[in-house]
Amino acid sequence: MESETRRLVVVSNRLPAALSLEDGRWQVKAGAGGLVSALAPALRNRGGMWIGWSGTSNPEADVAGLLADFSSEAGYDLCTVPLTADEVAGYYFGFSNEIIWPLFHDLQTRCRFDPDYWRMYLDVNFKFAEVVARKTTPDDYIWIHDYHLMHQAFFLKSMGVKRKTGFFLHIPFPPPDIFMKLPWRWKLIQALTEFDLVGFQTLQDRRNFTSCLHRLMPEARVSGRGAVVTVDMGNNSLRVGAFPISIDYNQFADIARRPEVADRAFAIKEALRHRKIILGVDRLDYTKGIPERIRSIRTMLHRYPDLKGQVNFVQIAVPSREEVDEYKELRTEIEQLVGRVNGEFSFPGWVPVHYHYRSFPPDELAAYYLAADTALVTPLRDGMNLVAKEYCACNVNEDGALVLSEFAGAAAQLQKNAYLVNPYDLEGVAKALHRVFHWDREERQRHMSRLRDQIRRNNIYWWVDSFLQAGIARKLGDFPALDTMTYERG
Ligand code: ADQ
Repeated sequence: MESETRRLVVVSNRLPAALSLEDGRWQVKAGAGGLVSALAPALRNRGGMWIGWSGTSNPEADVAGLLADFSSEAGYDLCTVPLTADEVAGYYFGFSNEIIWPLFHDLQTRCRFDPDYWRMYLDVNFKFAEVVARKTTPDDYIWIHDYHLMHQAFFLKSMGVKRKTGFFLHIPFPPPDIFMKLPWRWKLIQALTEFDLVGFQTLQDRRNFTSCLHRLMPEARVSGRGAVVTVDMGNNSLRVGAFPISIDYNQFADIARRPEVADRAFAIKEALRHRKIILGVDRLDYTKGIPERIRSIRTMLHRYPDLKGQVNFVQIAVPSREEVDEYKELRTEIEQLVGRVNGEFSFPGWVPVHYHYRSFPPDELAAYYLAADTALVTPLRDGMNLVAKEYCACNVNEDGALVLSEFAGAAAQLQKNAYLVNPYDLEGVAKALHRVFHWDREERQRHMSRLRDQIRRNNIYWWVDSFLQAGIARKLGDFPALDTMTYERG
């Protein structure tokens, strides 16, 4: 009989805490982004561990001390994998973000297939696997996250270290025509088959993966039905499933119900003179389709002059990968587009586009979600997209509308009650915005209450449970919560 799994160990590129130097003092803050939003509630107070890079290669930072404080407060252990500046350049900025990120989002023309990146990716994966081997026991369940760390099971096995491993890919998995462009395609897919369980966001991603497997490893046999299937490789087998990630629904809904958040939402509406608000919220990334979205707003104002002076488009973009030239150029492009649309359409008392380039605290973000009449979520390609779900959870009055890209993973779940659009089709998006502008209260409520039901049921805890069930036949509740916190802030 297998030994009982006692501890959940999460491994990801970044720890859920970010270190930064502010006014000469090191600070530790909770990290932003989908992965952290998704996993922190799952590990909290359950005695688990998170292994990852701290985000700094500066030898002067007291990484251990800062993380110890954060860790006690967070309710789980943090263990850092130190990386040098060269390793970060080759493995993170290079292989992960100049090869896998664009390729897996179907944007292969943005890829730079530099063989040095590949070698550094392997070296860093080996380094991570060594830490995992040292810090865990055969009783732990090792849950590895995302495209930076696809070789973890491969290296653990090659070291002779036996661990139960699950891997979840947060971004899409491309179809064979695109995946085959990767020079290291065979080694990469082979490494993925070394995990005991590989999870994807959607059935389409899972299908793409098995199609690539069939092309590259003809001996692979897929059997079973439903969300999780078995792949038999002759000498080993693995499970492969679709597990659409979600949010802590109640947490978002509760924040949106707070009187001070409702007051803030009212103040936002008032500042915009109670015009209808169309909202975009994204990490500033070329996959999110922000320039295309602003062009759609421009098309909307041309095609539907009745909306002039009636709507405001508010785009909130959180800075991301700011050191990278491509992202700097994207930022400039967006700022120019905002300027162009505002220059073309503004009149005294009305500026159509409001653009914020910064991270917002949760209450402020919830207030914007609550104030918005329509969320415009139009990535060119996205693994899931949590913003779409966060917007619905915060729409406690059930009077909003969700316009959603058909290329976001979330579309597979939300297609019946979101208004689906092709983000490249500027006129189609403009038409959708015009349509939902005219939806009456009853129509909005009907769609929004169904969207909210769906997200409430399939929330982050459901996601964690589905993955753990498939991986080790256990649920999150089987990892006992600690009775009391052992740390008190002085
Ligand atoms: P991301 O690409 O980061 O995640 P997404 O799922 O939209 O994309 O999550 C973004 C997160 O950042 C959301 O929680 C949002 O609230 C937050 N955020 C965005 N703008 C913000 C701002 N200005 N201020 C504060 N917070 C902001 C990756 C994949 C996704 C997948 C997730 C989880 O690319 O497809 O959904 O992982 O698997």
